[in-house]
Amino acid sequence: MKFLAARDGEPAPGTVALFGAPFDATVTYRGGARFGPARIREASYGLEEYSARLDASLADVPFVDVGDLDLAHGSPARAVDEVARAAAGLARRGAVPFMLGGEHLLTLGAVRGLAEVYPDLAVIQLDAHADLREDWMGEPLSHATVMRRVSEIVGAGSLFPLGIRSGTAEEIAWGRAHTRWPRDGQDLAAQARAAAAAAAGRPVYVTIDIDVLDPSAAPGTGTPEPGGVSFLDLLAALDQLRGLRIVACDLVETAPPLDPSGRTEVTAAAICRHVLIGWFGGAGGGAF
Ligand SMILES: [Mn+2]
Repeated sequence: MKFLAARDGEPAPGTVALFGAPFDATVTYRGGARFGPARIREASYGLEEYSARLDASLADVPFVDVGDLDLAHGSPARAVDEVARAAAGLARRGAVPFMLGGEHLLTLGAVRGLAEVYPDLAVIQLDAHADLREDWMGEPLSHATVMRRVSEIVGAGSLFPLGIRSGTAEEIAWGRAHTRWPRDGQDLAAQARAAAAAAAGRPVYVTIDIDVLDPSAAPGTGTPEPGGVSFLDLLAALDQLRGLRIVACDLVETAPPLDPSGRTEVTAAAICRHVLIGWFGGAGGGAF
């Protein structure tokens, strides 16, 4: 099953190429994110192609759905390599890779692949957790270390963490000292606006960890963290990134088996639709 309104055909230059990365082998609390891609696609058919908020339709967005990667479930290093190869391949064709996770570690692969094609890559991260640990019980490759590894590829000064409300004292201090940490007291939209101003003109990778949302909006995720933003607050922040040169993005950590109500996968599908139309649809106005 393809995502709602995906076009047929190969990823051509200028098209968004959605791909699934079903993998959750390094999660430290609750699994299930490997079921994210299939369930988000399924949930997308509960939505309209037309976004009333954006006054534009998914049908006008040039995007294809190239299906899921076949990832080595027990091997994080190989899974990251596979994602890197796939993302770089799509980017070299001029397409915009859009990864549906899967766990957050896979962002490391996608960023690694994109940085081969776009050396000046900036990374904007919307997330509850800093994910800046040096290691997780000695393991360098983990969803808890992913943004630290990403910073080693693009440079910590090219990493913009937004919405972070959880981490160790060391992670937060490191993030404040080395990354483009937001100013205190800004809401998520203001953080995104500042990041967009700083990253303007550069190729940008945007990673959205669904746990940036409050668990009341997205309970189906491996590491829920109370105190997050609402769905509409997240959309307002994502809207601040319109106009950036977004060369790839992802939405990760949706774990449908952890949410019997099904609202997390619907919310994830709605975020996908909003991003596809808002960032890549050439939508003119809309009620932002
Ligand atoms: Mn994360």
